[in-house]
Amino acid sequence: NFSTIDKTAFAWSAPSNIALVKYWGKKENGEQIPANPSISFTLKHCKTITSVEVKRKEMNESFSFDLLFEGQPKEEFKPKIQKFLERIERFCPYLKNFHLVIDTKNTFPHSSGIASSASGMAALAMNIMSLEKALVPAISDDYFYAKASFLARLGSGSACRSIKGEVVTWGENQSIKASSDLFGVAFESLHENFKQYQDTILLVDKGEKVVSSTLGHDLMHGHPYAERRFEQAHDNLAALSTILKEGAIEDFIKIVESEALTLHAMMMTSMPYFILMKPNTLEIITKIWQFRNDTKFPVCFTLDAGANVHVLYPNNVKEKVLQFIKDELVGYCENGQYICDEIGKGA
Ligand code: 2P0
Repeated sequence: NFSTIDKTAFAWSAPSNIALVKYWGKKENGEQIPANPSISFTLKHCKTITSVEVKRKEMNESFSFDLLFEGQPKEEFKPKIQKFLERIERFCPYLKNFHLVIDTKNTFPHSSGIASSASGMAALAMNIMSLEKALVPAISDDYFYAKASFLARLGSGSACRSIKGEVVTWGENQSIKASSDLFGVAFESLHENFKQYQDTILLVDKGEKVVSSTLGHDLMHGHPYAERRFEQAHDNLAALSTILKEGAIEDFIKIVESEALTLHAMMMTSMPYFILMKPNTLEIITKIWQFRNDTKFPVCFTLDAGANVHVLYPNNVKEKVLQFIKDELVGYCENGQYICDEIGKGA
């Protein structure tokens, strides 16, 4: 029951997210199915904001779209969007009826080493679902958000965790009811201790990564420790889901830091092997351990696929931890830059 639309426009923002149990490795079918389940904190301030104007055109065999970054044409991003549209075509057959003008910008600085693929693909997927909703007004909210996450996954795996919920799981796991390989599921019953949890992102290296995440995932095929790692991720997710419900921050820290180091250990033991951490990454980790030992404040770190360090801590120690960051860690950041973020709710 399609309604007729000639011309309309939408806009969405979607946040970045930081994995606690890391997605690293895909199943071999080319459908963006994770080899292991993951869980992440949704961020609040690091976002992509994307507007899409749609205008009906003659239905033909090709997609047509313009891509703007901060209002200016950005040709080099087009192939990634073209590939995304091709991947989702069979789920969104209406797309070829429209010319799209996609205009996108990020709230975080260019080449900060903060990946924009999760927030970017999530924001674009939300816009596409707004078009679908305009064409098929009867679709439910649940369907809207689940399909947005499904589409975002096809753009970039971790993007499916940037749609809805403060904490989101992706990938089938026995401990999480309704978990799915196909889309992210909001984690219910987050303990009070993790509400407003803080993530201060220390920008250690803003340069281009030596190995992309997509290639890194591929290197898990035939990796000597892959199977054991995938099992471990299942176990860590099961344990962490209890911890997030019950509020045990000490146990949270053990799993989260171990996951970050394991992610990088997988990179170092790939063939070809690679290292994304920098000397300053290790300096910061050492300082965080010292500070935690001295103060007993529940501060920990996690890492993404890069050199930046995410410092995670509860809101009630924010002032003291920020002071520590300013006094002891800023010197290890490129140009002294860091970003204060915290748990957010999604797109
Ligand atoms: C994650 N990362 O769980 C892990 C941990 C980076 C480190 O997912 O190929 O950009 O687009 O599915 O999602 C980064 O990989 O890769 C990532 P694709 P993606 O957040």
